Amino acid sequence: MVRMYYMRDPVDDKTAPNFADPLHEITSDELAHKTNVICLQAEVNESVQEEILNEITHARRCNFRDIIEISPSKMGDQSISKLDIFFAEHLHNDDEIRFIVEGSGYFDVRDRDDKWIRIAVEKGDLIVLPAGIYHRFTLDQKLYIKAMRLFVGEPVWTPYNRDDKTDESAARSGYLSSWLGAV
Ligand code: KMT
Ligand code: NI
Repeated sequence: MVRMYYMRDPVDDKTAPNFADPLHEITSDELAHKTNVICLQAEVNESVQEEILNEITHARRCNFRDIIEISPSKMGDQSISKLDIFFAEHLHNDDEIRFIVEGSGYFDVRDRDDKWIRIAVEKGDLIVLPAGIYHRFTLDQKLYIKAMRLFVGEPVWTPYNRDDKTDESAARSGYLSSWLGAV
């Protein structure tokens, strides 16, 4: 089960669950409606996992895959600055497609009203953040994730931290116009 909920803002410890008070959980349909983010439930059966990956690879024409492992114990001194970079609110010019191979973590995304929704991903989950959505990532208190990154074309992972320029970027307007027509 992927747990998704509105979160406390601002947060003290980013790796804590940070549920809003009162608790406000949402379903994956609501998430898709509010943000255009696709998140598929955990699938632990390896052959089904492979099928899901093949499907997304074909549907999105991904031709690149690699593995990213994030944990303070494996990354040493680098991990703190890496984690800070991931947790700074940013967008990308391309879709961020991740399949969780091991471990868990939190993707936080902004909804239409600019409120943070936290998506707790774990082994077997697939998440697709559309280009231009403001988001951030953190490990949870288990401090470990191993994820497959999928990409279309020559991979570019550049995060653009939120500012006036990103508000006016092509990726941002593309994302906002994908909401037109949906209420
Ligand atoms: C990003 O750009 O936000 C990320 O790649 C997050 C880490 S993937 C588990
Ligand atoms: Ni990102």
